[in-house]
Amino acid sequence: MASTASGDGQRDRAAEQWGQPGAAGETHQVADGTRPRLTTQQGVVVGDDQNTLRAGERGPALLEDFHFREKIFHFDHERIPERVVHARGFGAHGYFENYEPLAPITRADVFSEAGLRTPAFVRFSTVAGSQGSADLARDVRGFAVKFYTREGNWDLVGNNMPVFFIQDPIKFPDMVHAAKQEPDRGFPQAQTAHDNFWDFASLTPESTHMLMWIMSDRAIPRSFRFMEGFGVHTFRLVTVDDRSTYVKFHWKPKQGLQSVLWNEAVKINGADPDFHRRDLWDAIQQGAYPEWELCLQLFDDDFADRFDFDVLDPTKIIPEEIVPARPVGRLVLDRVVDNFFAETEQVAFCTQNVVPGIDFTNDPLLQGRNFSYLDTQLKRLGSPNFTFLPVNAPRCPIAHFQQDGHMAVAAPAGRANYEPNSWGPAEGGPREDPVAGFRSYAAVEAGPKRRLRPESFADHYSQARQFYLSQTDIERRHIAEAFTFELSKVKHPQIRSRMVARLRGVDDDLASSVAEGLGLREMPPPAPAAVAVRTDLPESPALSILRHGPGSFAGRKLGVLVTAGADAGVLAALRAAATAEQANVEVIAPAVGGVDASDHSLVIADQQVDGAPSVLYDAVAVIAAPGGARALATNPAARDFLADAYAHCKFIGYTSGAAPLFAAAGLELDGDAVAHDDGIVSLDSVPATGFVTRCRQLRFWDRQRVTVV
Ligand code: HDE
Repeated sequence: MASTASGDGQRDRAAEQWGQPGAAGETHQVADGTRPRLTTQQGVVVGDDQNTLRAGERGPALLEDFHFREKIFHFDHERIPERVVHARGFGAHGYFENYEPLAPITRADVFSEAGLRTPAFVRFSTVAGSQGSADLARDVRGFAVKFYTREGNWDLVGNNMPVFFIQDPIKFPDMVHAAKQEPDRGFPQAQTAHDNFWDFASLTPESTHMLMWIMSDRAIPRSFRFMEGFGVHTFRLVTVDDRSTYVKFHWKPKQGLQSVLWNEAVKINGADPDFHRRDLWDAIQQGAYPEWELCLQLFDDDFADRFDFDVLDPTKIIPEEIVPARPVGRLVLDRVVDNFFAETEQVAFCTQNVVPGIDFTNDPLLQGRNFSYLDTQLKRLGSPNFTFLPVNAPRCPIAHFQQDGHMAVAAPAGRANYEPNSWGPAEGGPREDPVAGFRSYAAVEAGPKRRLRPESFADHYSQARQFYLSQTDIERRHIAEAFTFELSKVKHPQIRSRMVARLRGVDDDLASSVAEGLGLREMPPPAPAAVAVRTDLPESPALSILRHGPGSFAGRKLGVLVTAGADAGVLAALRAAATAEQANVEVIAPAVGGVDASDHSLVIADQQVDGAPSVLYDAVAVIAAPGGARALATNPAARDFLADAYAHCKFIGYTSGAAPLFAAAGLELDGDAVAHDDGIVSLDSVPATGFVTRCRQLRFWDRQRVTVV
């Protein structure tokens, strides 16, 4: 395919960045007045891109066909190794806007002025699955942000959960090996529901807290837009006069938190494996730019000494009720990538990319990561010059003596490629600056050289318990169901009961409910804990998703199933109400060409009913004439549309003509009318605005409370 206009834009930016000529429009006139001519990589205009060069019409191919050879050669080398973890991801551009100068806390440029906008690139990801795996895997989500500050790039490479599985980076390869496909069979893909993972997890008590998070609904977010982000480790902020404050970074979505149900996730993966990336793409393209507030938990050594747990332990949080998360700025994603490979695939986050004013602590995982990320980028991108790729290049001046290597795109002029040198300013190159330059915080370190886990890291259950008890009853139930689901996929009974023994250290009700779900004959004794489990930690409401819903239907999607003869007035009212709420509407019809509504106007559909199950929507409505509903009742996809929406506790609007479909979907009928709970709303009697207002709750959880599992 010929270069697109935006592709040229990308190349122009690259050319500008690298100081090279090469924008297509400059060298080749437009062939037909609308687009550039197709060329080889050498810039030779191509005459025929449909046929190889052959001796005779039916004869052999000729080696001299440089255009064909170049094209296939390039194609053969189009792939690079996918990331060993976080292979599947999706990126977008935006900016970080700082609220107030934070000079008393940090000298970091990004926090220096009120209203300062720093360009940013974000990549969201799953961890375990390969690049082509489905978006709704039960998994941690990566939340990696590159800030192109005026004093260099700062990478905050976080996750959507504030803790991690392990305490020492030497266990990372084991943990990842156990989570990914089993090595002999190469499956299962993108899931932890298999023996190896639970074997490792059940033998690794320090993972208990993280297991609570990944078995919670946090691991199946509805959208990247509706999840939090966490820097996980304790970092340092450092002032110009070298005073340090500890900090934990939190991203809070302005859109509110929202997850899906596991049964929904499984179905979304089939219906739209790209559900999350499509959602982000669509939102940005529609101008509904997602935003997160960056919040800082700030504390000093005194607090660190007093706190119940070690602030360097990445399996622990500091509850926000103890150290409040102070909002300091907002991240806005307002531009999709021009090219997925060039940007999302080639972006290279490195935890060691910090800038003056931001520094590390001795969190062992953070220190291990500082080695790993640079190393892995070399493997993936193949050259130490990956820092020159446009998505990775700083947007501030760079001047150094690192030269040569594969794909050296810069051509640094001058004689000096070393310093000190005695050449003058023009030729002698840059010099260090002890004042403006990065200075490591002068922490005092000493100690015997040993391989030892600190005693202060020994409590593996107390915060896991606190997390569990801080959830609403619906969320607790989901956690128990997730453990039951995953462990039911484990073939070895001893692994299942070992895990239940571990859960007894968290909460006996949880352990019993999982044991019951697994049909365990005998309750195992609790796994021994290295230190007594704390039962006095207060609940932390900040840990619940359901307590932090948006209270709005904005940014959500309403799926409206219509048939011929659908009430045009109700449809128009629904569209208007949803638009006023800044929600999206998708119309689903028996055929994508649409239907004739009650007023004979043509309603064009966005989706055909077989391709648009209700799992793709946050709420649904059925606007049907009885004949159309009877026809839909014979279609399993239409029946599932309603049955699933009901089972997934979604708000459902309907007009009376839809009754035959409700009956076919197994939803109770009361005479000719649809029997309803407060989540099923008659659009004949409740105005569309009233229905959309109810949708703000996102789910009608009472339905799940009465469902017997
Ligand atoms: Fe990573 N991690 N990680 N990780 N991680 C990578 O770097 C690693 C950890 C995270 O969108 C790799 O570029 C080690 C915690 C994200 O490109 C690799 C340890 C957190 C991404 C690597 C950890 C993360 C990565 C693979 C334990 C949350 C994707 C590809 C010491 C705070 C970034 C790559 C993107 C990627 C190593 C643990 C987040 C191999 C050794 C904890 C979001 O370098």
